[in-house]
Amino acid sequence: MTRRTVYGTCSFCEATCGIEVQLEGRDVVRLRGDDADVFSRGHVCPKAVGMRDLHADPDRLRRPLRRTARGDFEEIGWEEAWDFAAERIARVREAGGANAVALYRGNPGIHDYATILGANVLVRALGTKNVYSAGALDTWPRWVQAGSMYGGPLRCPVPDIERTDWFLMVGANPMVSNGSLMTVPDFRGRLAALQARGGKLIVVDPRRSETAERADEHHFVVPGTDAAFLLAMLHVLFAEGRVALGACEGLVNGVGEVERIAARFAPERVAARCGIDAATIRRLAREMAEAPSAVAYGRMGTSTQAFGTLATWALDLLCILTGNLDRPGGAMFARPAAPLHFAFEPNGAVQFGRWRSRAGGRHEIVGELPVMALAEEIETPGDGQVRALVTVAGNPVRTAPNSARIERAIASLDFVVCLDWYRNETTRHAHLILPPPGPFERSHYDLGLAHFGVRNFAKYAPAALDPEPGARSAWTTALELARRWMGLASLAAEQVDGLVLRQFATLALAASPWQGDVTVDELVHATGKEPGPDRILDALIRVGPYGDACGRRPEGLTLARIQQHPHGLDLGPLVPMLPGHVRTASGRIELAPERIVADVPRLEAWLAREEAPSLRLVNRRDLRSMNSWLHNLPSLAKGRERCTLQMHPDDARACGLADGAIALVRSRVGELRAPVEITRDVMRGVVSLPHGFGHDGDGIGLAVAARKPGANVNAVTDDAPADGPSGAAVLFGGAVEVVAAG
Ligand SMILES: Nc1nc2c(c(=O)[nH]1)N[C@H]1C(S)=C(S)[C@@H](COP(=O)(O)OP(=O)(O)OC[C@H]3O[C@@H](n4cnc5c(=O)[nH]c(N)nc54)[C@H](O)[C@@H]3O)O[C@H]1N2
Ligand SMILES: Nc1nc2c(c(=O)[nH]1)N[C@H]1C(S)=C(S)[C@@H](COP(=O)(O)OP(=O)(O)OC[C@H]3O[C@@H](n4cnc5c(=O)[nH]c(N)nc54)[C@H](O)[C@@H]3O)O[C@H]1N2
Ligand code: SF4
Ligand SMILES: [Mo]
Repeated sequence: MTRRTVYGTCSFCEATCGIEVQLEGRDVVRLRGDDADVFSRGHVCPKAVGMRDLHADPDRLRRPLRRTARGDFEEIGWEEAWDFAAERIARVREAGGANAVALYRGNPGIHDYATILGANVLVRALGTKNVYSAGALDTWPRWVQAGSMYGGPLRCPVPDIERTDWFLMVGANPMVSNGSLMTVPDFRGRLAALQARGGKLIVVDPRRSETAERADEHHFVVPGTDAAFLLAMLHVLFAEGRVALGACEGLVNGVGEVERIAARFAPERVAARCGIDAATIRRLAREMAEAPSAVAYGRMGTSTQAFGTLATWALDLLCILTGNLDRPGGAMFARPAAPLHFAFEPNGAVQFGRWRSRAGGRHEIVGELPVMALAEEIETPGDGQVRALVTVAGNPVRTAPNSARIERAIASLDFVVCLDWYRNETTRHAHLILPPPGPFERSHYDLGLAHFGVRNFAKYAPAALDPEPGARSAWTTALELARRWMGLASLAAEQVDGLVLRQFATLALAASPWQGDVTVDELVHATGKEPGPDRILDALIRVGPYGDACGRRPEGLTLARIQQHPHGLDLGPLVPMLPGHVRTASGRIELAPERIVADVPRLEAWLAREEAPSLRLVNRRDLRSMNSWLHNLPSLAKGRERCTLQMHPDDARACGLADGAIALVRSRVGELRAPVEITRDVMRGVVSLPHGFGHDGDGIGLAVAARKPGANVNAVTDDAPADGPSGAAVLFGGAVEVVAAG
């Protein structure tokens, strides 16, 4: 059989690595990094071969599945499936109104542009306030901080790793995660280059992570105390007269207020609580101020913890007050070819807390409620009680805190439809599962992740294979559902496609400098006649920062021009973007937004309080896994047990646990069992367990994963505590009791 080679992008994580795929017929015979990819330059991690396994996985769903009266699933046709979803959702809405239907969007949706756009259409079609996503388990503190300071959630700066001299990394592990809100293929190589040119990486983490191992310095920190540690660094900058705004001079509000807050966080006051001594805090602040260029960056460890927004805020303040925002080697803003800012800033700067959830009174963030509110909304009777759920590429029964509660709630619903390619812990409760086509049967464009690139880039990869006979694209499924849910079933799918295109074009144009010049008609016309998400992409690109503006800038970009570069288009290193990038009401960067500084007293009260001694649980990630869902792929699942409870030897001794023994971990909400791995890589008082495992239970169609199910960390993660300004979950740092399992 003839072999052909195609180029694409791995869609598993945020690093967007280019891949070279050799095919014989429909078989993937070889998969490796694409050496010619302008951004990843041949790099891939071990997960990339999982794309091949996913393509071939017999457990991956290929047809709609409907639950039968007996409780198992049967394959049905697509028209029948869409009509079934229409009828059942209509029934729930008739009885309970629009808010009786909830929608949850999961993480992999971000890695597929058709799913980003399609989910957006579904949200609008449902018109419900009960929209949820993985955001409250991940990025919300960053959205609130960047939104409050710069005016939009996607306006968050990324480390200019290619040029920085000094990199402070707090609560992130890109050696394993491959970077997050920092799209950086080959972090390892870029770190090596940084160190080779004399630069320095400092990692602050309660665990000596794979990244900490490669760092020039690592400091253990007590979980949840990062905001205090970082405010103490700010304290030193002010106290020693080292504040220098650099490029931000004249562009900021609130320096005085930050100074007053930082004054209360002397290093000597917080050191013992953080576990980092005052002299180290002072030295780090001085080093950062004196470095030719420097950046402070954090991720999950400074986000999904007790003071996520304050910690995230303090990291950016360090960059700004040392003159490192928007300058090469500091924290810079990416400039994507197809910007999505309009989605969050329809009327100027983003606003938070515009409404609250019915049952728990939790506030809205970027149009969503925190997923911890979902169980409350299902459990609490009354007007607007949630009775149906739509999931799009998500597995909340494993990824949201207090799994038992959310699972019980979801299992009680009148109708659940899941857009997903597996029958897993969540989708086993579905009445209908609608799978997307396989990973090589769809085109790819990094619509979301280009907002966080450490370089500016654009890459479009066409589908390597036609969809299997009988498959439907994610876009088709979204439009067919939306058409019915909007009551537009009488319109042809193509007409609905055209309406959706016009809506996106209108929004994108309104947010672009070409507003008032290019018209919506002109923009829609320029994108051609072929229905589908590519026309929307083309519209966004044409009025984006590099766009051709429908011919007004003839050398500018269109989707077709990007398509001419199968290995991607390098749009260069990050460039200064201020002052134009800031969209706050004042037009300045708000250093002391009310929503954020209002949380400082909570931090101070917490620091002043004696904490009851307890083990604190943090989570980690594994290189061969992606949240809850790559465990069914043989080449990734093989090898040693990865789901172990890491414990410091002193703690293990105190709990009477030997290496390899089975520990029982208990919290307010539940318990789990996991094998103990004794290591000095976690600090005393902290235990670490991976997130995303726990693939046992009836009705799960994951044959490979079931052989090594692992423990579900969210069985013990409490859903009660939340970050103040964002309302995000506190996934890390919760108190647990660890004993030998009987
Ligand atoms: N305790 C604890 N909990 C956590 C975390 C933690 O560190 N600790 N991490 C949190 C974070 S950062 C995140 S992002 C969330 C993730 O939380 P979720 O997004 O809820 O979960 P995933 O495991 O990413 O689930 C992915 C689901 O999408 C399906 N899927 C994969 N690709 C596609 C696709 O292309 N199309 C469709 N339709 N479906 C697809 C998979 O089969 C799977 O069912 O978990 C969060 N939960
Ligand atoms: N291989 C792999 N890659 C992934 C994923 C995956 O599941 N597997 N998931 C993807 C997703 S959705 C995301 S969001 C990213 C996450 O990307 P990262 O944030 O880089 O990865 P994590 O492993 O969650 O790193 C969080 C670190 O914070 C530490 N930590 C915990 N609590 C605290 C604290 O209170 N303070 C401090 N300073 N540190 C703390 C943990 O020990 C851990 O090392 O990774 C992405 N990439
Ligand atoms: S780092 Fe690994 S999982 Fe992430 S995009 Fe690259 S190959 Fe895929
Ligand atoms: Mo995430």
